[in-house]
Amino acid sequence: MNKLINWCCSLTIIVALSSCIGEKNVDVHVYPIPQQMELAGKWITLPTEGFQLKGNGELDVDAVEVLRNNLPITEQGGKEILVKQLDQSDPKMQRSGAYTLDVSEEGIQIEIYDNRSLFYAAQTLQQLLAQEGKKLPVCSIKDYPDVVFRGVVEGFYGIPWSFENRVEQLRFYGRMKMNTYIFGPKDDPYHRSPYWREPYPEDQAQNIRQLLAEAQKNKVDFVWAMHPGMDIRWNEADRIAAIKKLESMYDLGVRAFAVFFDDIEGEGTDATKQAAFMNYLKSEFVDKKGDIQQLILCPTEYNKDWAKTDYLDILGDHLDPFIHIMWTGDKVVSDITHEGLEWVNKRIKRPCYVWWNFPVSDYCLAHLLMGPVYGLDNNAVSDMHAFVSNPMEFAEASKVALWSVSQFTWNMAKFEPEQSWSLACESLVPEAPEAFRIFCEHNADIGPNTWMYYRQESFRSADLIRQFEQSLLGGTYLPKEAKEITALFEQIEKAPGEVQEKSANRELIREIQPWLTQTRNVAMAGKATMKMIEAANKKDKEACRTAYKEVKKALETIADFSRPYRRGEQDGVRSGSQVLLPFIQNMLVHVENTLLPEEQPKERPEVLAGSKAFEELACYTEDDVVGLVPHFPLVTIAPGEYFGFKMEDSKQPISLVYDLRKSKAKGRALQGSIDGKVWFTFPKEAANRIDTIPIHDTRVRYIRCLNQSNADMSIGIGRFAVLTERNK
Ligand code: LOG
Repeated sequence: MNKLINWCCSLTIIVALSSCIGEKNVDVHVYPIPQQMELAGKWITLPTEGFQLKGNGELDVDAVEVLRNNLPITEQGGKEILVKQLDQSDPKMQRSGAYTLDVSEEGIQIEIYDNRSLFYAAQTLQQLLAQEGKKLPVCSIKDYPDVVFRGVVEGFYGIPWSFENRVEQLRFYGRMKMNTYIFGPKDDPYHRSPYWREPYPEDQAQNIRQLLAEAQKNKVDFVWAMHPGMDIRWNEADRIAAIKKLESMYDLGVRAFAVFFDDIEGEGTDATKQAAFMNYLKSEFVDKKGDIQQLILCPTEYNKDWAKTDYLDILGDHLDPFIHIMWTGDKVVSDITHEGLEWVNKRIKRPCYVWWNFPVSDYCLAHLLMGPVYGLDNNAVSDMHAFVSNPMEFAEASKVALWSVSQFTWNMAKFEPEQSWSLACESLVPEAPEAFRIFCEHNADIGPNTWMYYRQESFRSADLIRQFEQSLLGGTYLPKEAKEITALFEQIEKAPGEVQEKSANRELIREIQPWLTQTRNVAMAGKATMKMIEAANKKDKEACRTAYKEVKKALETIADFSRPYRRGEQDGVRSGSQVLLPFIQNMLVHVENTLLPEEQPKERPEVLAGSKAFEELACYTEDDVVGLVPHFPLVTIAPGEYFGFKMEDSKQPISLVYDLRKSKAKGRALQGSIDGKVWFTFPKEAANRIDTIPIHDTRVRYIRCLNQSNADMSIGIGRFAVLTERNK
């Protein structure tokens, strides 16, 4: 994913283009990057007598306000801003928001398709004006979005965004030319059960009215979503209840709706019933109102992994074509590919409405997902009706990814993941862009997760670190690289403080505070590590031991800091978990194996590999957990075979936690043993795919998963570990 080179090229192209047309180089940036922008290489100053704003018909008041806030608009201006209706045969210019903008010495001309077009032209002008003081470049822009509906679905589990967060998001979408916000936070009780049938209490209704006004001002379609599937009954009473609720939202001003049937079980999952219900809403509500812009369905089988029945075909055949169908890709969390979308579109008989589960972090709460947006297919544009991104419960921090989502959905051909990420960091923390990039770079990993999704972390320094490590393990210490890595840890240590001090965005700082501290903790461990390695290289045993102890202490600080943030058994606060921490751990082991054998832990956990297939499994141990390192590719266990581990004798087990994917409970036994000879089987709770089960006998040291059936069994190991008392 090393796109930095491409990025440099694309910047040069802009400059080169301008220099061949005009007299001098002009470096002009507009984001999202316009589809076509020609620069004449000249700047004009704004007329002292101002501009007269002229247009056929009434001009959008919100767009006019943006223009007025940026340009001197007067009754008898010396020059004109002339707004005209677009007269283009190009179908791309018939999209909501399409515009042309011509700035010349004579004045400004804007051509628009709709109100959103004028608003977007005004946003572009605002960006142009921000570049060279109060000057405008002579230019000609033709611009339109690649994806017609672009934006965000607030669709995560966890603490919903605050009212203030949402207001700011809507403004941000306006600036970034994103036009869709779907309101569907899982933990809003009036969106989902228990109160989806009830109208919002007045104070919350008032907030929604204000959000609608803010959305309107920023040309964002506010889509309100209902999630009735957990307890819906397919009867007249619930059909009426649903319409009544939609009516109450309509009265608040909502004009676009969605119904989510994701993550439910039982009666609510029936495709035929869902289609009939949606068609009823279409004919009895949407058609009768006449001014409803959209009706969207989030299906129960919303990704390819889960679409194993004829569910999607039923929707495809029966759902009114007005209704759009959401889709998260090949898995719940996955890349978006042309092939993947083509697959679903054939079934649902319409282009899908992409719900991209990034940067949502409700399934990996210990991590912030602050890295680049990548894995989106440029060739998928005609396969999608819309593209919305599901963010983190941290609204401001999510802007790093959302910034790039706006770039990708507006102009895919010009989208460069790392360039976009770098600019996003700068736009969010302009006071300390590089410090913020450093912070984001080392807070991008998802960690082992149920969806097996992976994001690169520490991507600007991973090669350097790996090269140094490999060389050292091969017996060669690289002094130049060692210096660079030391400098890197020093930089990482300083970055969080700089971001915290300089950023005016206090909400962002509040959200990322724990990770700011943890990133600094990791950097301190890293610095001590480099001291330790340097001393080891000089064979200075005492200095090495002192630094070794410092590293150990720093790792304890990291674990101690993380612990109070745990909401479930496996979260906390993790930073630098993909490259930095593993490097530090490996260096500790290396020093133990070479210069400080007396520091080697007296005991380590051991893998119990009851078959060849499991020989590549590995164990990990922390001060209150020991288990197998996740192994996502499926492995086959033949009848009578098993995999597992023996924990250290000093550990006191509390519970077994596991996530054994693709595994059927039938024939599978989860077992424990005190001596590794006599085994007992955990009771019937162990039938679930994911679970935590108590270990009552603290003498248990061996844990395994055995195939008791007489057929092969395939299993992916998401998690197989024992939570223990903390080491004394
Ligand atoms: C939920 C969503 C959640 C996301 C990531 C959809 C359609 N539904 O597995 O609310 O934020 O995954 O954990 C989901 O994605 N279920």
